[in-house]
Amino acid sequence: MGDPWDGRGGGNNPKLPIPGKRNILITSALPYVNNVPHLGNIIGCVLSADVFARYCRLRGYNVIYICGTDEYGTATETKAMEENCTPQQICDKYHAVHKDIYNWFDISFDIFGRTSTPQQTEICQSIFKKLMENNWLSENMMQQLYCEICERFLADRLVEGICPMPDCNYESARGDQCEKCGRLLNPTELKDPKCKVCQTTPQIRDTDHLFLELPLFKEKLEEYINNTSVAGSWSQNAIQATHAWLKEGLKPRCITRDLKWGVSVPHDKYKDKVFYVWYDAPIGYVSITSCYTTDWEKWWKNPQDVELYQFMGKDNVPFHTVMFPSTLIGTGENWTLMKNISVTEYLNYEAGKFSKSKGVGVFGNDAKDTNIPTEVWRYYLLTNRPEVSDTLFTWADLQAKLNNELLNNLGNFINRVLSFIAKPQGLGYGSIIPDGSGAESHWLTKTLAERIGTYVGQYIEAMEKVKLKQALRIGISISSEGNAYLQESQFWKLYKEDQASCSIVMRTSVGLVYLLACVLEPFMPSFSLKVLRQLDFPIEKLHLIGNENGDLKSARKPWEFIPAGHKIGTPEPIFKELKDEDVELFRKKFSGSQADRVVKAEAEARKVAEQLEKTKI
Ligand code: B3M
Ligand code: ZN
Repeated sequence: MGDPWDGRGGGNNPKLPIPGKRNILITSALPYVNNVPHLGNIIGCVLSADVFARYCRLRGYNVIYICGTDEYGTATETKAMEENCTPQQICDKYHAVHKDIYNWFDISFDIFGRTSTPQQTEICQSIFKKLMENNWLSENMMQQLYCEICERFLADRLVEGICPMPDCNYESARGDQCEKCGRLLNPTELKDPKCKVCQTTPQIRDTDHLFLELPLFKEKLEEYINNTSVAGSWSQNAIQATHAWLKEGLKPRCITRDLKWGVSVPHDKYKDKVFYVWYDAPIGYVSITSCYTTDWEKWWKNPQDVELYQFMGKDNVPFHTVMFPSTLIGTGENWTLMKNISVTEYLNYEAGKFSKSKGVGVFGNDAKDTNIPTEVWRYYLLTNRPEVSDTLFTWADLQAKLNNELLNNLGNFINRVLSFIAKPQGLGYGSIIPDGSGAESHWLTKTLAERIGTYVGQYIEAMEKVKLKQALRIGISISSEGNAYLQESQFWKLYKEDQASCSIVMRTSVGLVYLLACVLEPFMPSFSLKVLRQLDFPIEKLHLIGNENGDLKSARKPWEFIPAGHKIGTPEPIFKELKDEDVELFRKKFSGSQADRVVKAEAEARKVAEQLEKTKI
């Protein structure tokens, strides 16, 4: 049985908006191609967006989920220098690494594309020409840092120095943004700047550039932000980051760079320059969609019929709430602007930060090597999703959540129900779902059904507002209810003393097992597949939790989910205990004492890229 809700439909059969339906366009921030994502990156963007996309598919909404690697700019050029190859080679190699990792995490993209495509060039340039025509761009001489040793203008990220903000003074602020206070910077503002490659102090040189005149957008932007942040119930951190930007005053933003690896600027005077990566990156959402379907404008220029949901980490917010909307508004065309933005803070690792170079923390490719299954990783990351403040990854916490919540609560409930049904006649039901009629008048069952109905209502409400952590908690509560119900019913006694009631309890419980597979599918699709296989029952649209409009009155009751007489598959425990000694081992392995893991990961990455190369026709 394959993953029934995996993103599909591209190629010859792409999904397009259907008038009168809820059409949902989902994006997650395009990860920089030049590195291997860590767990914090994964929960912040692709995993969160995936949960929402899967939920939308379960509800029968018409949804596409778009993502891909962000490939242009300095970061790639630098990495290419380090690895002694071309930027294109870096992109090919790491694009494959990203793809592989997200695949392992069961991320159901409708397309996972990339920004270094002809489509990207075409759309970036055509948007640029419209901005030009509409007079939203200005020219200005800029002072930029030039490194005489490296013989080039230093891209913003290639300069490091002290943050100029008096209330911050962070000593390793990057030229484009201070990671500590989050403010956007110009590299020349840094105190004591240094070239990141050779550590010399760069000189200031003049160079002409093009600027997007953000101040001219003030009114239009404020109107958009004020309306949408309410209508789309933006998270508090998104509103805050946006207002902080507006409060500092909108300044013209430079959209060109003195680099080679990027989309070239279609303008005689600037033809040797490329677009700034933050100008072109969000356009990547559009160009990747255009690789998915030539009818991409039906998604992107259709604000009446399409709702755009975007997922990202907090440092990306102003680019999505200020820069990108301004770029689109400036074309004078009718673009689909973002309605809902879902922002995460940072996930930290044990006592500090993830660090690739120091080998600290679990990176996407490491997760697989732990032999802890995908559903457990997804569950743990999602229960720990940094929604309002930073959260911490710890092995002890992962162990506790796996052993207590997944194994003892969820897994135990499912296994108790299914293995009892699977017992031979005389001890159980010989794998056949019993009749269970009369459930509506069985007091314990009726009360349970009412409570479950309430939970399902709350689950939908939370999901609609993208409160993923809350929805997950509600899902798990359904399993706790199931356990309590089994316990109170004393089904093992009923089996001998009151067969009819025992049948009601078992038929209802197996319904709950099915309900759990459904409501938890967005969070743990591989778990749901296992359950469905054991039930030998297919997943269907969630009309069991109300119709497409969320009308719960039409919802079926738990005992109605699986028909009497249905024969289940073979029950098997779904979760495995994580032992103390394993935890100790992992803690050591990922503490930074084994930096050779990084080398190994990169060798693996090369292998993947080579294989991919071979399979290309
Ligand atoms: N690549 C930053 C990041 O990976 C940037 C996001 C682009 S979203 C259009 O965090
Ligand atoms: Zn700062």
